[in-house]
Amino acid sequence: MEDGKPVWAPHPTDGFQLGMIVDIGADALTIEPLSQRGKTFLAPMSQVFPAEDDVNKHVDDNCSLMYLNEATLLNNVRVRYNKDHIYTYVANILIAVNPYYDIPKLYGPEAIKSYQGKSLGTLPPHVYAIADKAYRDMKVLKMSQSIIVSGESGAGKTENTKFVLRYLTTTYGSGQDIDERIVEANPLLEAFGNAKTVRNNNSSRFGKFVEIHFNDKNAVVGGFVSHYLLEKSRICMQSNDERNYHIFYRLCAGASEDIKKKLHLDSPDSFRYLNRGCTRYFASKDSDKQIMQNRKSPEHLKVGALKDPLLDDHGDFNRMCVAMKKIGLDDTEKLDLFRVVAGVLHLGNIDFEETGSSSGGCVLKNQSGQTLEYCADLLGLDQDDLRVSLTTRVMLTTAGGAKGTVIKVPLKVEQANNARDALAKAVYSRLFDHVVKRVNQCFPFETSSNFIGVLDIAGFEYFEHNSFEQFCINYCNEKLQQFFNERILKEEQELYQREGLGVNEVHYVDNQDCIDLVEAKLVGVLDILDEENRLPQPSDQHFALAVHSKHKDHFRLTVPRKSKLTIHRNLRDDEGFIIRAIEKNNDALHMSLESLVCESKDKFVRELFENSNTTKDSKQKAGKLSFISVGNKFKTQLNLLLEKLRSTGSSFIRCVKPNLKMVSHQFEGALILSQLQCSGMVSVLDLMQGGFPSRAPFHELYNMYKQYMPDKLTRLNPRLFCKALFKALGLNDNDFKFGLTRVFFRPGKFAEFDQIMKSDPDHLAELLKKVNKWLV
Ligand code: AD9
Ligand code: MG
Repeated sequence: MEDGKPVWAPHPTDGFQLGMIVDIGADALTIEPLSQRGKTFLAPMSQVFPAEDDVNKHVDDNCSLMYLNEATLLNNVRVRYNKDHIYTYVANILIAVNPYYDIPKLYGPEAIKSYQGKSLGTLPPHVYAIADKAYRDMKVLKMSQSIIVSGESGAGKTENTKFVLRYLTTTYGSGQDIDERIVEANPLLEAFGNAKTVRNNNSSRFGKFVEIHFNDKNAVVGGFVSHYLLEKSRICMQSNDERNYHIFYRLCAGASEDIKKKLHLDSPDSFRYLNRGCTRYFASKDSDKQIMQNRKSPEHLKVGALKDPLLDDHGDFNRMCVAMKKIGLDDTEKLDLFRVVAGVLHLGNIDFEETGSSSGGCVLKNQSGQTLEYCADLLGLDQDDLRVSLTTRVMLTTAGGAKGTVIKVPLKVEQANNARDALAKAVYSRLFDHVVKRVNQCFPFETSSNFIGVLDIAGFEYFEHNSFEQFCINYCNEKLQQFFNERILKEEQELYQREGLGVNEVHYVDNQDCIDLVEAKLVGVLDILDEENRLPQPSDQHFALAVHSKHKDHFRLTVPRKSKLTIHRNLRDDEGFIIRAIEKNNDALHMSLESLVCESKDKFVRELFENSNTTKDSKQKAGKLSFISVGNKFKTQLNLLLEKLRSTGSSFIRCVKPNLKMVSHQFEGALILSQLQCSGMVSVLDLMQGGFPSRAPFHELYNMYKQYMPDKLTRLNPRLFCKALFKALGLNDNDFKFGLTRVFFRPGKFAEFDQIMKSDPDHLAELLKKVNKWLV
């Protein structure tokens, strides 16, 4: 840092502020803020960074700044955000800040057209540029590609994912139905898998990997969606100010009178699964509507859980129906879906009360009779069977030597409530599986040469109360972070070493130990949890103790208090997550409920439960609650996904949420800084500061341009050829470096080179003549 020049020093809410160094201590600096002359404060040396000469200047690619550090990155992103430039590159990684309003023309047809075939960096940063790069890489390298979109809830992952899909299908589609279907599948998936949360009015409560497949001519031939871990607890219970899945409200609000009558639907307020957990603000008042329309006002968050004017349930219902039609769902199929949704709602309204008899069981409350009838009717079940299955459990008795006698054990009210909720979750999550499966039938393909896959999956989550869902999603993010490190940092370093570039080593936190702690065979948390689930009387406390006894003194684990288990993420010692997982790790239904739905009179319901995971084995052990591990299923899915990602070329989009209020034009620096740090961007900057983010193999350059070369030059080896070329083009020696097999460019310099090479043929021929001259 130079004398007399402002520096970036920490600021509690802005992230950084400009100041002057007025004194230097052993490990701290005394800083005088530019905005408050005369007032000084101490800042740790490691958190003070050099500032650019002109802090109001911004650049497309952050790597072209003079100083690459977290403060200059934050400032660049801020200056750009204020000018509505929400996208910024850090080399090939795209940072996308959520603008929370529609920026005019940013995504229109002209924008789509303009990015086609353009190298990264030739036009302003854009999600379309990343999509086009993936496409060109697929074409040139003949290799499938993946685009990994990450960020916290509400950062814009799903919106950007949709822009990628729209771009690719519009630009490189086959001109047939399939292109549109890939885009129109989203409203349906979102209706069943998204919900309003306090962080996002349209929060995806499942992860997805959408593949667009291309034929050998690189045109779209079909698509495939894989989904991960739908949040099931939401089906029966929501936190304050949150809602259940959109479909429930949309159906109540938008279905025709005829359908409503058929399904016995009423307002959402009359259903237990929709009316609990919500702060009951009603937006029928005009004043509330005004608040909601003015999204800059934080007040809008307070309004509306059930009927939320920001969420137009009625309009969304119609839009969803249009989308269903476009992807080819007929009225019967539509009604199948709606029938099951309504069935789940009625199921939730069944109430139990104690019988008062000595057996300690429970019965349905009087007023639940009609509800039971509706539910049984909609799901194709026998009323009495449903009643019995909800209030009793089948046990195999071995008493008195009469091995294998089936007896029915009455359930307590609480147990019956649990059985009801478990059934609702099972039915709804099967329905969601079906929706995804059905969507996949809309864009089938027979053969495909390559695909571009877009991953839209929740980022790290730390809530006040963290549960099994957060554990799984954070475990997933550790794996993705590792993949990012592997791709960006490790490969980069290894490449520099292999090519003999002599670039400084970059240190990054390897999180393998954290991943092992979760997924190692037998001793990993997931396997220990499964072990616990298989015990006759599993308990959270026993589980936590088991984990600790297997991992004594593991630095990521703290001693359990009560039944809590806390695993620390790297670098963030003050945070962790707690598992209350025994119940959530089990996907199995009570035997009698399972067989009830498997034998439904309704073909559609029966098919939802076909291939159900209950093995014959578990049926034989009728006495025990069977066990299907949620955690291990997720681990298997995740490992398959990573295997797939590793076999593709990859691009990364890091989405950033600018403020917690979900409003436009508000940049909360500290909040954004922590997202940039968590997503690994800061380590990337360290690497890039000393590195060469773009490169081109000699032979590629040689092959690309040899057709223009005089015969005698094509006999040159590709490396010598490139040296000649660079010399002739008069490029600055500091801007590139020759490795053993390729040329490396300083940040931002490849685009310059590419532009010269792509200039008109006459000009290129002129330049190449120079090569000739130089060699002679
Ligand atoms: V979650 O993890 O699924 O809860 P996402 O997917 O990261 O989350 P989403 O894409 O749903 O967030 O974005 C949240 C909201 O921000 C959207 O509903 C839009 O209202 C808003 N948004 C996001 N990106 C853009 C954009 N590029 N332009 C305009 C945007 N608005
Ligand atoms: Mg989303």
